[in-house]
Amino acid sequence: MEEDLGTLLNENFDSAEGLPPGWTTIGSGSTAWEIGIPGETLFGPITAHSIPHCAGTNLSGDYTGSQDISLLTPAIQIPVSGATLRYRQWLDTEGDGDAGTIRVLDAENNNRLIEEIVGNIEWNDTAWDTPQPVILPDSARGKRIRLEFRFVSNDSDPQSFAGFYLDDIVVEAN
Ligand SMILES: [Ca+2]
Ligand SMILES: [Ca+2]
Ligand SMILES: [Ca+2]
Repeated sequence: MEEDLGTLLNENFDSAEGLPPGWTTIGSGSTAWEIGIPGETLFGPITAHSIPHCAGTNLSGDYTGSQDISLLTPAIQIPVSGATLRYRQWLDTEGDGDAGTIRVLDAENNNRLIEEIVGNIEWNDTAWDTPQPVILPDSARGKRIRLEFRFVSNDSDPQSFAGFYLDDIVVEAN
């Protein structure tokens, strides 16, 4: 797909199963960020937003307790004019503090945290949602950054919650 010059990242996860080139994950345990076809949960997505693939915390299963896992984009050079993040999400969380956050990391400085840009991401969706576009903070201007999609669950095992699902992540220059 041809991208206009203002598109800094455009990831629909549909080219192949598994992480696209340059994407990484942090954390290991009984829940993991996975890329592929979602399903087999009571309240999670049964299809990706753009088919066939999306990202999810255990794509075909519920998440477990005491998890801290992150999905990181490749390094993105943010122009001095800044940039805006758009994405689709499907949430199914327990509502007891299990939640996602989106953070900006400094790709030139060992992925050190620059700023958290979206916090307390928890809900129970019944369809793919389009969150408000997020204008990246001024502190990201002119920097090489990664975006971190983090999911943390507390120590009580949920009964049947699908977790945090993402698709069609786009970063465009302002
Ligand atoms: Ca997709
Ligand atoms: Ca919980
Ligand atoms: Ca899941």
